[in-house]
Amino acid sequence: MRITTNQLRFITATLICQLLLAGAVQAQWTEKKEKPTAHIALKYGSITPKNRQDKAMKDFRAYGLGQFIHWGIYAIPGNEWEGVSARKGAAASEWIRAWRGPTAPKDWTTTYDNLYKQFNPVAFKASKWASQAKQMGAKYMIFTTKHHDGFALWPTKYSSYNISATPYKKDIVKEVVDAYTAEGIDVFLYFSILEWNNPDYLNKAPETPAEKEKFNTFLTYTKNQLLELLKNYPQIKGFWFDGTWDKSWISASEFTYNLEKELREVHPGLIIGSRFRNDEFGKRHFDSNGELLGDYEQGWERKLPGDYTWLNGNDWDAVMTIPPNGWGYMKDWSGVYIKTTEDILAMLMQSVSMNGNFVLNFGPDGLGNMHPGEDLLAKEIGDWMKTNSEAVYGVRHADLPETKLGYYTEKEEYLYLTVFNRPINNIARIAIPKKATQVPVEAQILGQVQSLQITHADIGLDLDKNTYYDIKIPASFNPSKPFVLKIKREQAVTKTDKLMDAKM
Ligand code: FHN
Repeated sequence: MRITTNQLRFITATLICQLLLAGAVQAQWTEKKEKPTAHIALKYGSITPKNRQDKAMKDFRAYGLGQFIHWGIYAIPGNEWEGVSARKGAAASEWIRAWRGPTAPKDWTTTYDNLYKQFNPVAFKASKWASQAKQMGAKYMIFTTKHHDGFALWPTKYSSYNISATPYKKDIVKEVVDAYTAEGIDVFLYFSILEWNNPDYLNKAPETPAEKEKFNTFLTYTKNQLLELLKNYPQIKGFWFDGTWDKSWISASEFTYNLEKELREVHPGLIIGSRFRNDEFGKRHFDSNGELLGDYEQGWERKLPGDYTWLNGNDWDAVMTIPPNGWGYMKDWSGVYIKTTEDILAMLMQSVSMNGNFVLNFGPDGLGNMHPGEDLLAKEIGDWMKTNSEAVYGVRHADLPETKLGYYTEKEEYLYLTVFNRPINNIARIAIPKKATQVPVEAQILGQVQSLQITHADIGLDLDKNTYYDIKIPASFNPSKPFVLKIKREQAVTKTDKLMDAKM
């Protein structure tokens, strides 16, 4: 069949638009976002003030470390089936229902959609998970109520595909919310909008009257489930929405705008991230005026900002898998990179150094056990946090020249330097702008009692805007993990000599 010139032009234009859109989406997370210069009137733009100052958001800002848990029917296969790995056929372990290609088992989708009949996590104890998260130092957790497969881990009235239809029967969401709340860990509920197996769900924007009626039914179902979750679990602090990228949801900007308002009215103080909805022009995360849609930037998934300025002062969190990808249980961790404790601590400190929270994902197996590798990481992170959490909780970005030794955080008069790259001469040199009013006067290593020697090293580099303070790390101090210098700052009394400018 010959393609006409016009058809070729249309295909080319479509491909170019898709590449440009993909580039625009990429750019949102790989460089500083410039706000649009022209301001336009929006019907469905941002409705929340930037940097809310109510208690819920102040608590969010102070969390530092969180735990994500992806759990559901996908935990039963654990990214494989009858000895065959799904790695080459499914995008991620929790996407295993969508397993296709030569490795996919025969009639796989039907098999998957019947797995709920065997979901009976006899080893599940929410209190054990919550205690582990407490020991790890998590201050909040995000739990999957329903992922893209539509299976609800609570006994929803709006779908029969839920936990009450399984041998386990009990309300897992309630067990998790109650157990974590009892440990003092705030709970956020993950909720996937898209549902692969819902007959009323559409990927594309509804066009025909029949499609519009169907998708409106789906929208009502979605709203009912969200209001049901708020009613059943009033202790929760927020929703972590996902699966909001299809054109169907994007086309429903009036509905989602009104739904966000209703959810916030029903649950004052509710925290909703930027992934929930878009404005009437389809702009997601940030509306057409560059304003954040929601209370915090929710796009840092398996990525971290390269610089503090990329955040434009917005609140944010980063969610991270332990394997390269794969949020649901993966039985086999061999053959892929598994993040080390040091990797995770570096990502944690990079996040909090830029006013973000870092959320580590766990994917329990079909019986309710964490992966042994997750247990080990939780223990090692917790051991580190026991000594160093003062540099993580309730801290803010320190506006100082970048250090190559690790990450700065600050809290009141204290500056924290979490050292990942120990200097060969055991001198931690801190650059302080000459115009600064607060300078280092005392220092110690968290977990150690010894005061460290501080020397003002006014090096006298020509045209240098900074002066320097050298903190001596004892040669006898040889930890196996990163360590934190806690540095007290006071009103500057040391004078910086004014030298003749170099003549060139
Ligand atoms: O498609 C989901 C994926 O399965 C996982 O839930 C992550 C983490 O929230 N979010 C989407 C991928 O970006």
